Amino acid sequence: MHHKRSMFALIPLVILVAFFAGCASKTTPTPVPVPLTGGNNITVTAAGMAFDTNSITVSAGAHVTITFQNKDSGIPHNMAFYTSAAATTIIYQGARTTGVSTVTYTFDAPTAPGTYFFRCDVHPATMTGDFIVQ
Ligand SMILES: [Cu+2]
Repeated sequence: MHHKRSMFALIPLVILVAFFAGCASKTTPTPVPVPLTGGNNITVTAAGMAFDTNSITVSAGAHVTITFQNKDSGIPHNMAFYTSAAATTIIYQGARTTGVSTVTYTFDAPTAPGTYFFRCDVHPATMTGDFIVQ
């Protein structure tokens, strides 16, 4: 029993040594720019009657997952995506959710790159942004 336990205790040390040995033998990789929006998996927060971002960028045709956090207690918000600020043609319309709550929206981004539009349908005058597909 004692022998077995000490072997398990060695495992993290072995992993650490292997990790540092691997680092030492590699050249420094070129840093990859990290999208501000977190790629195609995004978290957006609504708080104080405002989104925490006015620009969301995803890849053309990507399967987009948005974790939408509504921190405004008792107030409904949503995220809805349109082809333009006229908000006549829907790309995806997320269900309204009353805070405090968190919902997940999933949809496919347009395949054509461009600058589209998103808003909260409940507060379309103030909660808006660019939906950039690239
Ligand atoms: Cu709203």
